[in-house]
Amino acid sequence: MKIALITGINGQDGAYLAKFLLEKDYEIHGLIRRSSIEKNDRIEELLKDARLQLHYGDMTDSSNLIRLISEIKPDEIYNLAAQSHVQVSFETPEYTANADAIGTLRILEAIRILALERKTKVYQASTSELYGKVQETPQSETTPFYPRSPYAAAKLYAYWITVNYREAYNMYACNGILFNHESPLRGETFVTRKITLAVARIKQGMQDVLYLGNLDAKRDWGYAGDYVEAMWLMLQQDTPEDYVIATGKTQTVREFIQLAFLEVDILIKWEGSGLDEKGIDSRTGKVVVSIDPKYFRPTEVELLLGDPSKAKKQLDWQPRVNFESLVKMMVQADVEFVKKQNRS
Ligand code: NDP
Ligand code: GDR
Repeated sequence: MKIALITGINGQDGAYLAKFLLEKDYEIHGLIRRSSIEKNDRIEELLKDARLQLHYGDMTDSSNLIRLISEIKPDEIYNLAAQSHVQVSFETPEYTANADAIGTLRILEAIRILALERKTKVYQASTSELYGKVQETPQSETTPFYPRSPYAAAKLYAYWITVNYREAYNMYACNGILFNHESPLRGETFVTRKITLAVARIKQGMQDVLYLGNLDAKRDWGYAGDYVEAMWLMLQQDTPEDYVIATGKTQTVREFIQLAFLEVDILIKWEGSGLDEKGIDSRTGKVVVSIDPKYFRPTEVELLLGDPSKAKKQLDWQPRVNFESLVKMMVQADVEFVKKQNRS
């Protein structure tokens, strides 16, 4: 039985990955932070399985990470834990660097201190945010990086320290450069989930208006359930390498909104432009989408479009869920979620 350690196990990707690895009969250890309220909703069902154990820890606590890795001696570490919200990283840049950049170093260094370089493989959750300001499209493993946020700058350090430990100490360590991936388990303040939750609430008459920032941003959106398989595949190869994981298609935030409302039979008409832009329910004439400048970022990533051909060729990986199915899945899940909340 292989042993995996997943940091960030109660996040969106951690939940999908834990489920995926249990299906592959792994023993799983998950790192969680102590919090004043329990936050294990996403993995509640999985916790009934005795092959999954949780441990308290934190990416900012080296001695804790060294002790856990020394006790668990994992075959594979999936380093998913991070302060993962780009806008929040402008508010908490120092903490974001500590958890996302130095946190990754702490994991790699723990492996070295414990002389586990030959045993433990590492997956590092790198990101399309590394590309930042557009240099070329589609973005591939050879596209230059230009980070545009404290989050992306921290992840840039994590990317390169992973490459460095692979080259310096011959460790099996890979960067998955994952483009945006979403699901019904997505955190509620990321734009896709914020939209699908609002669509469900507006449909139920529980919310009037959805306030957003930049509607022109373009993202290559895929499904989290597909992407965790790519993480695992990266650690099953003969040699460790870095891979772009994406759909190869891009859409604006506005297109996501339009499609999400259509799922509940609301056709949006757009009026105005810039800060005065509004999305109007064409049947009732009510404003349902409006701009709030507080959601604009000091520096924005305007366009992400990934080229997943290396992953397709070498990992035999490709996305199964397309944009339309993803939006439908998320809206339907939130319609159910909101109805359930209404009943309780
Ligand atoms: P989430 O925000 O849903 O989950 C992040 C996880 O990290 C949570 O379990 C969180 O725990 C944990 N965490 C945060 N800070 C710490 C800390 N200091 N110590 C220990 N745990 C911590 O992110 P996703 O699941 O969406 O993403 C997983 C990883 O992939 C992240 O590193 C993210 O940056 C990266 N990524 C995500 C992409 C996406 O589109 N989803 C794309 C590319 C990369 P808690 O619940 O306690 O906050
Ligand atoms: P992103 O995701 O920054 O790409 O990072 P997010 O969903 O936060 O933003 C996507 C785009 O939507 C625009 N936007 C808004 N975003 C949020 N959150 N809230 C709003 O109200 C809003 N209005 C418009 C943003 O400006 C942006 O252009 C995600 C995270 O999961 C990272 O951890 C990961 O590394 C990258 O994806 C790939």
